[in-house]
Amino acid sequence: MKTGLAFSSAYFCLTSFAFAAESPPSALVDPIPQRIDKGEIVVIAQEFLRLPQTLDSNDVPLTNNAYARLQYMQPIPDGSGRLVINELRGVLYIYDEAANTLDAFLDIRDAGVGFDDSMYPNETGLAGFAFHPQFAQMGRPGYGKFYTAFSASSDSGVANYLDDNSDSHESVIREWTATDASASIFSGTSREIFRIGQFAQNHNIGTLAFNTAATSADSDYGLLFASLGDGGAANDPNENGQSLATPMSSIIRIDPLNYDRRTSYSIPQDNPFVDRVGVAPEIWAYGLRHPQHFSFDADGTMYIADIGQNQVEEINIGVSGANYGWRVREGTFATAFGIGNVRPNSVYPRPNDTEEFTYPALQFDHDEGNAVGSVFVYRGAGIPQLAGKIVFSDMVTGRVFYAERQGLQADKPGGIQELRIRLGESEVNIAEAVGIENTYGGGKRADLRLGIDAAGELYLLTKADGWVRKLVAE
Ligand SMILES: [Ca+2]
Ligand SMILES: [Ca+2]
Ligand SMILES: [Ca+2]
Ligand SMILES: [Ca+2]
Repeated sequence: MKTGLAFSSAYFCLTSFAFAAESPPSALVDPIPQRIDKGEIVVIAQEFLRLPQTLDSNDVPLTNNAYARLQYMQPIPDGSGRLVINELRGVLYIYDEAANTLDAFLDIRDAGVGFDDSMYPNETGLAGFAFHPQFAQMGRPGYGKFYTAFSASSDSGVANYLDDNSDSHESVIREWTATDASASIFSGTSREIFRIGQFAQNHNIGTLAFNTAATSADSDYGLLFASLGDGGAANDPNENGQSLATPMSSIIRIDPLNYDRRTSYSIPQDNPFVDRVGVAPEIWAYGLRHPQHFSFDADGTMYIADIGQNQVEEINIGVSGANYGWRVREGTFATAFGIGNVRPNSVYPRPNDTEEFTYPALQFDHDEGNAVGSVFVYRGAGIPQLAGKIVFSDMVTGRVFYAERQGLQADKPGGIQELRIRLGESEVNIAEAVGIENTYGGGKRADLRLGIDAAGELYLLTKADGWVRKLVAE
């Protein structure tokens, strides 16, 4: 078990101090003066499903006492409508709405895979999952296969990267092969396919995903994407953001099914850096700080929610080979590191670029929210006003935002509005209504993520009360 100092994700307040000498450039107090107002769209958050209560593995509670640490919800790509939900504490659930059954499909706490979620402050655990597009296609190589991302104790395996720099734990991707893809309780085999050392407790592996828009004719088909943070602490102390040597601070893209005896996955030949010496060829895009969540739109465009440190939260359009700028850029601004290590560590107007960075298409600053939590393009039919809009959330304040997807462009951040959410009769703020004590900074914390179903409808997932709530039209 590892415990230690708390490093917050997004609203870590550094003690500011200034180096004497010449006067430093002025930090931006309010980098984005434009306020985010409530828009006209009103939705009702309807109780849909409550997960069973679970307990943290620590003997002594390290953070808040969440009812269930549910993180993501996505449909199995088999047309059944069955929904999968991961709980950071180690359980993967399947919910069948038609049959109204909730099953603990896989409990990786008991699977003998080195699972360890004991690191403060609960950014570890069963972080993500993805089902192979051929999961239900009997006879195909991907039949019965799904993937989990989780934290494991460092001594439970040898990492592909940074095995000797894993003081906190290691992030693992593991493949599971179910004997029967229609079963509601997993039975089958598994193998580890990827492992990377983590020197700190935070900013670890986040989302796993297949490009759900890819057909067998597309190069993305059957390739597994995963997001990895900068490794943690604060200020990216190992400068992983701008390094291509290890697949930290990046979105990686690997082929989990085609590999030979010496490897456990292979590198797609069209990955952007395969021909560069000294570069981890798994990397698809980099320069990200904590891209905990990303998703694919129906046209195959990837949207990446990158959690900021000092002042700015980002939504980026995923581009193969892109460098999103951390730790020298945050949002469309420069960090202190981006202008010569001045202090205080804040954001500054950016200098003329001598390097090519890809900037966010949407951003908000910390007088609006603290940590961007999830991003989806709404493709459901239930809320016509939201059709085709990009919807994203702040996990701390519980605010849900939306913006036009049409015309979104890197470095031309578009306008953002806040979704009006009703619980019962009243319009509420999710943190106030169903939040939990904020052990980082006082007040209440929503611990909010968004989930999605096969029809493209969106859901609110809140850890404090363990509920999944469906967003429906007023
Ligand atoms: Ca502002
Ligand atoms: Ca190890
Ligand atoms: Ca870490
Ligand atoms: Ca960035």
